[in-house]
Amino acid sequence: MKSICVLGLGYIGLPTASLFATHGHRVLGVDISERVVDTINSGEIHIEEPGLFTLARAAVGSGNLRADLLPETSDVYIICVPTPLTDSKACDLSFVENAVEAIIPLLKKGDLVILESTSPPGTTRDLIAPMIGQNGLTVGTDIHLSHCPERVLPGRILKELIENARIIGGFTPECARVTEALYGGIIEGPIYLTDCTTAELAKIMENTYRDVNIALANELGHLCEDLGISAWDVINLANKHPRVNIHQPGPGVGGHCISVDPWFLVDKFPDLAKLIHLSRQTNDDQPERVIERALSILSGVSDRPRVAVFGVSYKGNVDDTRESPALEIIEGLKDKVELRVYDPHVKSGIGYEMSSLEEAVSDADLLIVLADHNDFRFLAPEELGKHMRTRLLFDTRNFLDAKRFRDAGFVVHTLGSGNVETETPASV
Ligand code: SAJ
Repeated sequence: MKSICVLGLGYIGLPTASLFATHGHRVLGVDISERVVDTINSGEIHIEEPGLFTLARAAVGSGNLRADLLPETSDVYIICVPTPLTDSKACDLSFVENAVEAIIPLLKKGDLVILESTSPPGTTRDLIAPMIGQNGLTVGTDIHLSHCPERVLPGRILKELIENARIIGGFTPECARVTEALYGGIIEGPIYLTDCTTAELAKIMENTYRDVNIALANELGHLCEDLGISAWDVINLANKHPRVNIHQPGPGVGGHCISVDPWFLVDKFPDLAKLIHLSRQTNDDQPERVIERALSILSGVSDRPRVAVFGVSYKGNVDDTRESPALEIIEGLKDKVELRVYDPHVKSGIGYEMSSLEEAVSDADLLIVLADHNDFRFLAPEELGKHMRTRLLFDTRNFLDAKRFRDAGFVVHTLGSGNVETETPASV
């Protein structure tokens, strides 16, 4: 049993703290927000994530997890604070630096410090180790230091936290082994040991790989819209090849990971990370394309068209709106059309008033679907159509049943497809 201090109680810190606590460790969760600390101590949680409420409540109920505003002396310190982008698209490491500074006075020989936050390659070795070293303790012998990047998918965090393979990058091989001994107690997936800079770059490249491939899919969508065919059909067919996995076009890339991490490389290697930079720009341009297409679909409909936006989170079935392309799309449309916004997972907090489903579709001319929430699959097109003034649908995820909407009298437009009315052949 160890005493563990987890700094940052967000999407990664809270599940991690809860998991260690339910595995018998005494965990103190630290957050700068009093609201977060109070919420957790009262057995509630402040984020939506399947299974997390039950796990966190069990952890707090067992007496092994409590939250506070300041860290306390512990055996292990796990840093799970945000590493957002600065205005100039560099990595803002100030939260990491603040966390390290907060624990430095508490450190004693034999302690283990782990950075989980996604950070530019070199952060653990060249920033954190020297900071700790200033305290007279030698990193590698007195203090063990590692980078252990989180790799979990929002919406599946608990399952992936336990089952995913984990990379542990040690400041020294011994640091990696000490960290492995700790995480081996809560993780069922394989653990791979390496050095801290390799671990940092491996983590960023996972998300960069995805960003570049989404950019490729988005570019394919542009070609297909021009050709008057469907990128979704092209992808379906091309992906029958055993070594091809084209990703999916969409309204843009959101979330705090994929739309952020590649910039860390662009910032650090402006002359080398060219493909990465272009992909970022391609994906960042998608919201503007959605706005333009929506306005062109609406041309001639009415002087003051009414639009219902469905889904503002950055992807389906989560309540997270960080970097969501929907925010930019709403911003771009709100002065040009009458806009109503509905999301079953997001009730407020986007700087735009949310509507109920009924309010959103009432007298609308166009329904734009931006997030692929499962709830939307159960929409009854006939019922929606009755409330709308004009039956237009723009599906930016190609996930609604277009045939059902067409049968209910809708004209269906799909992002990545220049083909408005044609059915996808059954064989594809
Ligand atoms: N998206 C597309 N097309 C696709 C796939 C995704 O447009 O084919 C969009 C989504 O709609 C969303 C964004 O990209 O807006 C990112 O969503 P995502 O589900 O791909 O990824 P995240 O950001 O939720 O989580 C990622 C994961 N990384 C990888 O899959 C390589 C997760 O495992 C990481 O732990 C997480 O980033 C993180 O914290 O870094």
